[in-house]
Parts: sequence; structure tokens; C-alpha cells
Amino acid sequence: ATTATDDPIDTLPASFRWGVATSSYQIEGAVAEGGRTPSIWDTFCRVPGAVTDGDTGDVACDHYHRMPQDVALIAGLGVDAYRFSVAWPRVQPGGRGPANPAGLAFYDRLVDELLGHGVDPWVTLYHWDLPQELEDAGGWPARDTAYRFADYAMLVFDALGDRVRTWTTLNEPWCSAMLGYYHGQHAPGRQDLGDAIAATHHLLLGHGLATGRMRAAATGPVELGITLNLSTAAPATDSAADRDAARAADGQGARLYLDPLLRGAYPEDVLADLAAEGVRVPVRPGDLEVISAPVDVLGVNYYFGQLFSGVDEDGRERDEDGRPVRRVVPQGLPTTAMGWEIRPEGLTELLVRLGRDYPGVPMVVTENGAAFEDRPDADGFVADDDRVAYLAEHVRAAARARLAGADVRGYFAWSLLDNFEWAYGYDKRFGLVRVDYDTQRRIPKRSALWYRDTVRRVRRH
Ligand code: PNW
Repeated sequence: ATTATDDPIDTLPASFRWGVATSSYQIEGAVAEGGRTPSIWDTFCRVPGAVTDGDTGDVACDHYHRMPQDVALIAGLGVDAYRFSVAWPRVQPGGRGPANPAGLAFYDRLVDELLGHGVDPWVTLYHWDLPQELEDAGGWPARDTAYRFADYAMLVFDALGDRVRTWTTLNEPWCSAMLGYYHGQHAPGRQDLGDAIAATHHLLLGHGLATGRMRAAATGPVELGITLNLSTAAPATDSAADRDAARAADGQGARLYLDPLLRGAYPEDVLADLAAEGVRVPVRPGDLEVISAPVDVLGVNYYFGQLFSGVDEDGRERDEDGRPVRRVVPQGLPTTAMGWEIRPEGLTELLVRLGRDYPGVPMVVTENGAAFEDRPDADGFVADDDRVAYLAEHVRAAARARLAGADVRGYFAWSLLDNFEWAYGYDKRFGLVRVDYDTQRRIPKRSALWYRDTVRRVRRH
């Protein structure tokens, strides 16, 4: 096919799906309204030192009260779809029992508002706001939480399934399990590898249980999937130690999730690494059949590419505890305000690799974007050329992956709005639209205008 320009973006088909993404705790606020009960993030934000400046999601972008205005913003961008998440403690306070009608009503109105503007709702069922009561009962390391999640998923599916076609069970289970239960940087802030690995298994089990039940209950066409945070993990040198560090990092970050979901088995090398730490995955007979329930789409969140070394600064391959060294080493690339190295070609490599290693599953980039030091002018306008460049290079990278044969169907920018960036609070801004947190005024940045124009241009292909 010939294209008007040399820009790979111009090779994307008119059917390519464009969207913007957010998540409930990061934008909604109104944490005690409509019968919502606390989530693990409400609790974690109150732990001294857990979140920059002691920020919380109490108000966030006040989206709960400004939803129609925000949907109008989305429609103004001309995107096909809006990826948002449902707050479990709104819909099912405490994480058990019947649905809370007031909580469901908010998402009911949101879905209708989107459809009224010609925007497809893409529902994520879990973007990290576990009801605190379930954490008190053991959280994700407890097997019962998987069953509670599947019950909750069905409450939402029963209420919105007549109008919502695309469902994502979990956003980034690696973050829930490892940042939440091992590194302690995310809620609930626990630090135990065994708990984190049990959490991983129960998140995946919850995904499989919910997927099977939604598939069985669907009366029309549905697209069911899961979203993973993935990156590239390359060895810093060709040494055996560096290659093993990259293998282990990719194993624990990517294959520990991809293999059970898409191949029905945990990766042997990762199980061996874990066994060396005295940790085993609490698998019961039948679990892997549940976890590997067929999915219609794999969501890929990509932000950065990493390089790994298997030796410390002094050339040692073992740390004080005798564990193999696995260290991220800087590549000397430009970074975002998060300190993440910008490596667009990593997105091409990742999508091509996924298409090769896990064939037959359509992929959508469900998150990609960047925080930068935005400098608003007197009118609040941000000329964020750095973000425009970041987004353009990554959309190009996704287009190149398509040209190389990867089945990439769409791209979602993270995020519609500046919002509560987890442990960084409001200090980091990922939005295409600026939020003035004093007035709650929304001001589209240059990147929003660029995105609107790009979507419009590709639509005409
Ligand atoms: C994702 N990491 O989080 C989330 O899905 C979003 O809610 C979040 O706002 C966005 O990316 C930007 O951070 C991640 O440490 C958090 O590798 C941490 C990591 C990756 C993704």
C-alpha cells in the first residue's frame, strides 16, 4: 500500500481504535459519597510518608461530580473509546454481598453519557482499589479474594453488560502484587515475597473466574481481556550474569503473567528462581485451566524500556544475602519526570515479541504516556511539546509493530486528565488535559490538540 507520507502513523487503518484512559481512584474523589466504603488506597494514603506531600484521592479531579463535563472533553478529542475503571467499594461496599444501587448508578450514567456522545465504554473492573474490608480478611494473598472478585465482576457485568462490550478484568496485576505486597510502594504496603506471589496467583485466578462467568453470561458479542504492564528487559552486556538478570526480570515481570494466562502454565525458570527464595506458587488442581480461559484481547501498558545487569558496582554477582544481583542500569536515554527512560523502539520490540511468543491474541496498547514538568502560561495552557513527541514516537512504534506483523488493534493515551499518580500524589502530571487542582478547571494541553488531529487524520485513511 502506498501512503501519503513516510510517517508510519499514516499506515494505520481507519479501523484502528483510539482512546484515552483513567482509573477510578485516580480521578473520582467523593470517597465517602453514594455509600462508598474505604479502599486500600484510602488507608494507604494515611500512612505517614507513603504518598508524596501526604496527598490522597479524597477529591482528586472531582470527576464524580463533573462526569458529564469530562465526557464532553473526551468526545471533543474525537476518540473511539474511553477506558475507565469501576471502584469496587462503590459498587459493593466491603467487598461482599449485594450491589449498592447508588454506586452502580454512577457508572450507569457514565456509560449512557459516553454512548450518547458516540464513545465506546471500555470497563476495567479492578484498577487497584480493593475494599479495605477484604484486605483486613487477608487481601490478595488470601485465595478467597479471587472468588470475591468474580462475584463483584458479575454485579457490574449484570448491570452494564447490556451496553458495554469490552471488559478488562485487571489492570496490571504485577503492580497490585509486587508493588503492593513485596516492594511496599503501593497499597496495602506489605513487604513479603511469599505474600506477593500468592497475590499474583489469586489475582490471575480471579481474572479467570470472572472471565469464565462473564463469557457464560454474555447474551451478545463481548470482548474480554486483561491488561498487563510490560516493558523490554535487555542484558546490559553479553555476559552470562547480565543475560541471566534480564531473563529473570522478564520472567518475573512478564512471563509469570503471560504464560499462565496464554499458555496455561507457569514458567519453569521463574518457579525455580522463586523456589531458591523459599517461595512457591499456591496452585491447586484445576487453577491453570481457570486462569487460561480464552481472552479476546491482551491489553499492553508500556512506558519504558530497561537494561539489566547481573553484577553490582563492584562486579559481584551475589548480594549480602547470597541472592543473584538483578540491577537496572541506565542507558543514558532521556527520561520523563518519573525518571523512566524513554525508549519508543521498545514498544515495537515488545509487541512483535508478544505476537510471536503468544500468537492468536489481538493486542491493544491500553496505556502509554508520560509525566513531564508542565509549565502553564497565564491562561493555564501547557505547550507540552515533550509529551507530543513522546506520544507521536510511541504511536509510530505501535504502527511499526503492525507493519512487522503484530496484531495491534488500538492505542489508548494515559491519561485523559492530570490525576492522582499513586505514591507520587499530584506531583506527577500525565494528562492530555491540565487540571488546576485549586479550581478544578480543565485546560486541554497541546498534546490533546495533537491527539485529536492525529485521530482525525488516521480516520480518513
Ligand atoms: C500504571 N512501574 O502504573 C497505571 O496503570 C496507572 O494507573 C498509572 O497512573 C500509570 O501507569 C503511570 O504510572 C504503573 O513501577 C506504576 O513499573 C508503576 C509502574 C508501572 C506502571
